[in-house]
Amino acid sequence: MTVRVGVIGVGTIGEDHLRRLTQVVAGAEVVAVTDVDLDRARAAAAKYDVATVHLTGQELISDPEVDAVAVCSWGPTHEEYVLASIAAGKPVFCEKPLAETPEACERMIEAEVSAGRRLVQVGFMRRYDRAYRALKDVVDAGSIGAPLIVHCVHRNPTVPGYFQSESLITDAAVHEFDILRWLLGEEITTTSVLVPKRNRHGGDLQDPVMLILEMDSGAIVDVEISMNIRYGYDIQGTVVGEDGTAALGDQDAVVVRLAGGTTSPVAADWRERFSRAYDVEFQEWIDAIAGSGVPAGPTTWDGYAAAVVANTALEALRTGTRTSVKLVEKPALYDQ
Ligand code: NAD
Ligand code: ISE
Repeated sequence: MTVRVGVIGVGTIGEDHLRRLTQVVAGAEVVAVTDVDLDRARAAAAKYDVATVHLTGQELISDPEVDAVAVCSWGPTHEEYVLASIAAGKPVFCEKPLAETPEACERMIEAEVSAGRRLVQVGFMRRYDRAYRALKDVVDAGSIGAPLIVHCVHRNPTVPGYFQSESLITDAAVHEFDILRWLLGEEITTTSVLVPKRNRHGGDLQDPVMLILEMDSGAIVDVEISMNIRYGYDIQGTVVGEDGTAALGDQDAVVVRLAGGTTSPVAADWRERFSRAYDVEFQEWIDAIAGSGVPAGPTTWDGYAAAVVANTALEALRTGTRTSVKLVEKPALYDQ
């Protein structure tokens, strides 16, 4: 079975996912695209040979030719499109963050619970990354003992123009919030945010920030978010256990020793670092839809939990205090 996909938003990541769905992923066909910038949508449709350009996202979602929807537009637009997809009974992949507020995520949970089945998958692609999967295998095997401390580094060379100080938490650190819950299999319970001296490349932006997170088990996590570090895009993670440590390796890195020095490459951006993770993410999404019809990846609940942690960390940033994460009761739908 070929899954006929409609893509909403063909900006930086939307066009990359459009390419992926048309040229890399098996079993998918992109039959429609839209973007609030219609010229961009028309150009993307021409480039990737997509039959239909819709004037709006709502029109695309109700198109009977569209079996499943990929939402790749800006964060504040996600809620409207995810709710419409659930109402239409269509599986929907939504880029992170699922929504800007926990309340918006709760409305999606309510809609899905009323529909009685899971339709939403959130674009937390790190769960599909080879190095993160290998790290989780080590943690789950128990050989390093119980995790006590996790060190995370999330560095970007430059920052998108629309970024504000809050975005370091809601747009960047939201990946750590999800991957830590997945990696350790437990919830984040408190957040604190430290505000170091600012990077001179960041202007008024509070960049970097350091987050301290406490996990349900008592493990403690530190997360560095840097958005203007220039040298490259660098994601690091080390789990310190009772008997040993496990760290993400550099993927495909060749180390060159030459002329009195040692060099190994650093990715230019997230597209390069996670390119294969995005491929696997979409292949598994399409396979699940074509198979059981139920997406197997990060759920609406996962998007909600990450949004609550982000909101809690924003409060910690504003108040300078350690703040507690409060989740609503998890519906049984998300235990399946
Ligand atoms: P972008 O600005 O490059 O592209 C966004 C596109 O959405 C633009 O073409 C814009 O015209 C379009 N758009 C805006 N409002 C719309 C609407 N109401 N309906 C239809 N189209 C609309 O942004 P981007 O970097 O591609 O980010 C898009 C989303 O993807 C964001 O949620 C972002 O957080 C997420 N993202 C995820 C990753 C990841 O690693 N998973 C990486 C980058 C971006
Ligand atoms: C971007 O939106 C992403 O999602 C990237 O994965 C992340 O590393 C980057 O910091 C964000 O701006």
